[in-house]
Amino acid sequence: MKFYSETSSTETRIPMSNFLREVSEDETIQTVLDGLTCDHKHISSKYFYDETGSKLFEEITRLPEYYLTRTEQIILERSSFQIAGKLKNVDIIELGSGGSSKISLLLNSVPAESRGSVRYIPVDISQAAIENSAQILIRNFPGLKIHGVIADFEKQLNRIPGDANRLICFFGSTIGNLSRKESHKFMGDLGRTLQPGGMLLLGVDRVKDRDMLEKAYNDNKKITEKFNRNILNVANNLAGTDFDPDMFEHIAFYNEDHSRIEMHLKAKERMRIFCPYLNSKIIIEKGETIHTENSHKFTSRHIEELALAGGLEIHNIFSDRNKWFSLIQFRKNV
Ligand code: SAH
Ligand code: AVI
Repeated sequence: MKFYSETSSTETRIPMSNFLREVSEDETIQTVLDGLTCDHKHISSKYFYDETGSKLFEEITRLPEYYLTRTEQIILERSSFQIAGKLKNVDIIELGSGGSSKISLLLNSVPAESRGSVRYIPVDISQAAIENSAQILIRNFPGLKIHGVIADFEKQLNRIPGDANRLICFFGSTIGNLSRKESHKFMGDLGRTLQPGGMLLLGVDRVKDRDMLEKAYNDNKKITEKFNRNILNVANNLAGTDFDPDMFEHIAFYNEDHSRIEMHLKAKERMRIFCPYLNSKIIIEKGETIHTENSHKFTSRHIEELALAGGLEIHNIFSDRNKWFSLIQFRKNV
């Protein structure tokens, strides 16, 4: 389905496709409730990003403890010419584009004379994020073609437009929010969407010192806490439950066995949660947790496994001085 975003008088009309409408509301409700009624209660981290959640994430990216964004931006600034200095006739697809702040660093290096042959396709489940960021980009890069796509990248990769020469960008270590198994399947799907010579630029957070990792998810200003609790507001909106987010404690720790940060919400009291779609209330015991996010960290072996799973060659690895974060340029062989 294609539609044009609503615009104010100062805004440019940007083509948008909304494929999320094809994922039924019933399916979403069922997914949320399945997670809340099983033994190991969980809510998928993709539900963090309603309007409030997206704004809280933007705040997180500016926190001193959250080195990921800052570090990836430094790497992009240093490597963008090597990656984009000769780009032309290409669709740049950004998955989980959010505020699209990183793509500007890459677009800065696209030669001015080639800009008209480049199309930027941001893909995100947050419609507001895509619309707002597209307006900013169109002002900053006159002549750039943009086509916004509101879609679930895990389920709807095949709906993304553009079969031409593709550069797929997946920044922020968002791939770390998938399980290792899911990330390998996802790499396979991504690899199949690329033509020979096509590229994938993937940001991954590296395994490092526990203290530094845990601080990044337990910041002093407690923004990550708010972000974590807000997922219960999202669940209330999606599934009609009556969670009180303040009745939960934010927990984030590094699980060394799985090389991942885990985020949970721990009930301060026993509670009975109402849901209009269930015959009985959801019982949550005092101290019981709802698992809200995994954020996997990567070693060189993990990166090689991703390449193998995607049938892709590692073309370049760009890292910061401390090797806290890496930007991997994968290439589909001819
Ligand atoms: N790429 C940005 C934003 C990362 S936050 C950065 O590096 O800073 C993760 C983004 O992915 C959010 O904008 C969220 O809405 C989006 N997202 C998460 N799961 C998604 C899914 N399954 N399909 C599409 N977008 C998703
Ligand atoms: C989007 N994603 C990679 C972030 C992360 O670090 O896993 C989301 C986040 N969770 C807590 N803080 C930030």
